[in-house]
Amino acid sequence: MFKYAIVRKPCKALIDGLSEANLGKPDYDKALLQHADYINALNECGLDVKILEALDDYPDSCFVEDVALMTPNCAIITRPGAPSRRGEVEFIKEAVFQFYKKVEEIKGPGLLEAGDIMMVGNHYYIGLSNRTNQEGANQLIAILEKYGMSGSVVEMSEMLHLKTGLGYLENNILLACGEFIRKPEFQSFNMIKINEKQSYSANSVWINGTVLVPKGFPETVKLIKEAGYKIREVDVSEFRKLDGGLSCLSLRF
Ligand code: CIR
Repeated sequence: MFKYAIVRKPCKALIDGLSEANLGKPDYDKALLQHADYINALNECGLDVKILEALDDYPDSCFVEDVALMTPNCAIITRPGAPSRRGEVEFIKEAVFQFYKKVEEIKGPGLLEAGDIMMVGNHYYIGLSNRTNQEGANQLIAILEKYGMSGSVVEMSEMLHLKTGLGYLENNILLACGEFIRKPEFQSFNMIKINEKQSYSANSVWINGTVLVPKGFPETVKLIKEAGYKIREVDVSEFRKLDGGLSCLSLRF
């Protein structure tokens, strides 16, 4: 069960955020409304949400998931692979220290964005993407082992982040699309396969028994409902334009 979430309000520079989606620029006012509803959804799942102020110098700073990993035993400040995002870590530290006594950091030349990390119980899968390198993964695995947890790397080539195409719904149930469907390391999960057209909805998020699903993916909603979960749809169309999804917008712990 999760108790808390940390989010950061989108800044005006959001419209200049990194993007390969080719869906146009986000509408800032709409993004603010969607962000507010996202916070409502977190509250509905029983989370106490800490809302950080917008950071105008960092267009992508509302995607807080990438700058820290919150485990039950310690928090880890990451070192984003995207140069324009590296400075965001300095601004998440204060909030992280409010919740954790044990805080570790990924150091150069390690690169790691926590959108590349998927927690399954005590184990953390780490995607080797354009944002996360082997050195970053090695450092993270050493930190996890120090605190009684474990990690392993996942090779990937098609997606921005590991969780762009994977979502763990607990109870051994895994949402997967694209290259992840065939990976040997995921074959022991009960896999809910998401087709290419619905691939954005693979980034759905389990929170205390409810699954947040991006609005507009009825087939995925049906599959997740059939697996026995309650659904809360959230419209994140403006964040999708920047390759961001439901998981990226919060740290949950
Ligand atoms: C970026 O490219 O870094 C942002 N525009 C999107 C980050 C999405 N974060 C995530 O998947 N964890």
